[in-house]
Amino acid sequence: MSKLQQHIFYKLSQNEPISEAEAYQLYDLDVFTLGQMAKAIKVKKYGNKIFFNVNRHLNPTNVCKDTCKFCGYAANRKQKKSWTMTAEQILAEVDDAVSKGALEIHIVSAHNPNVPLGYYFDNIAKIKAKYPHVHIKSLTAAEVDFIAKHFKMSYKQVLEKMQEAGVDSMPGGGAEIFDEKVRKKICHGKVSSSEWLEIHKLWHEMGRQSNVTMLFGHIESKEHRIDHMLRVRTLQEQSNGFNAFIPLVYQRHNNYLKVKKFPNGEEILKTMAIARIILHNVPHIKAYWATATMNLALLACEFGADDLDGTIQKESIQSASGAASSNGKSFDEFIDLITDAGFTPVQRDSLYNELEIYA
Ligand code: V47
Repeated sequence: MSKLQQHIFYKLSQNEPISEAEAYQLYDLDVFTLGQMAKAIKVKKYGNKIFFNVNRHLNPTNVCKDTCKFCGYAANRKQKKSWTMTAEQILAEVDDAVSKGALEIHIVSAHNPNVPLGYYFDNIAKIKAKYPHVHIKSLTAAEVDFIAKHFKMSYKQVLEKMQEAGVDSMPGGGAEIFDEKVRKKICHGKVSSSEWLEIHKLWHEMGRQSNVTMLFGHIESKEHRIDHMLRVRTLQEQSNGFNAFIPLVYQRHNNYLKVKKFPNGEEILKTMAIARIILHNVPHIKAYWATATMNLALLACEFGADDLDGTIQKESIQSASGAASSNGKSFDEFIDLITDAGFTPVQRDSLYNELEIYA
C-alpha cells in the first residue's frame, strides 16, 4: 500500500477530512482502491441501504435566453420544439404524478424572459395548496440568478418568494463545473460559480436544504472536478445545508459541445468514489441513474454512492441529450433492481427520512 493510501485510510477511519493536496492525487489511485475506501465510508454511514424516492420531474418551459453548449433541452420561442405549459397543464401533470404515488415534484424550467414573474411562483403555490404533503424541490440557483437579474430583485428577495410560494428544497442544478474558464466555454452568461454558491449559502442561512450537482465528462479536466468538490466541501463547512452531491454524467446528443473523449465506466466509478472520499461532510452521494445508466448507477453503489434519485416518472432535460429517462422506472422495477444488485432498497422522502425499508 502506498504512503498516500495509508494516510488517506487513516484519516477516513478517524472521520477526518483529507487535505487538498491529497484530494488532487486521488485519480492516480486505481479504481478498486478508491472503491474500497469509498464503500467503507458508505457502509459505515448506511450499511447495505440504498435510498430512492417516488418523484416526478416536471419541466414547465424550455424557452431559455441562455445557450449553454451542453444543453439539448433549451429552445428559443420561435423553435418548433419550444414549449411553455399553462397553469392548467402544470396542475394536470401534478395530478397525474400524485395519482401515481409521487411524493416529490422536482420542477426545473429554463430562463424564460417571456413569462411574468408570477409564472415562476404562482404555479408552485397552486400545487402546494392542492397537495400540501408533496415536497416541492424547485428553482435551481441558475433560475434564481436569472429571475433576480431579469426582474431586478435581490437573491434574498427571490429566495423569500420561493419560501412563500411553498418551495421545500432547492435542487442542485446549474452548478456544472465551478472553474470559470470552463464555464465561459460551456455556459457563458449563466450564473457564475461564486453566485451559484452564494445563492445556496443564503438558502441554507434561511434554514433550508439543497443539493449540488457536477456536470462531468465533457471538456473539463480531472483537476477541475476536484476543485469543484473542494468548493462544495468548503461551503458545506460554513452552511451545512447540502443533502446530496450528484455527479451528472454528460449526455452528448443534440447539443453544441464538441467533446473528443468521453469517460469510460472506470472513470465514472472513480469519480463517484472520489466524491464520497472528499465530501466527508455531505451526507449523500447520488448516482443519478438517468445520466449514469441504471446498471452503472447500481455498480456505483459498490463505489460509495448510496442514492439513485427516484422513479422520475417523466423527465425532459437529460433525455433531450440522449438519456433513457423520459418515462422513468416503475416502483416495482426499482425495488427489484436494487434488491437484485444485493442491496436493501429504502424509500425515502426528499430530505432522506426513511419511509419504508424493503428488506
Ligand atoms: O444543471 C443539462 C444538467 C441539470 C445535460 O437536485 C445535463 O436532486 C447531462 O440538476 N448531460 C438539471 N446533464 C438536472 C439536475 C438534477 C438532476 C437530478 C437530481 C437533482 C437533484 C438535480 O441537468 C443542469 C445540467 O447540469 N444537464 N444538459 C447533458 N447534456
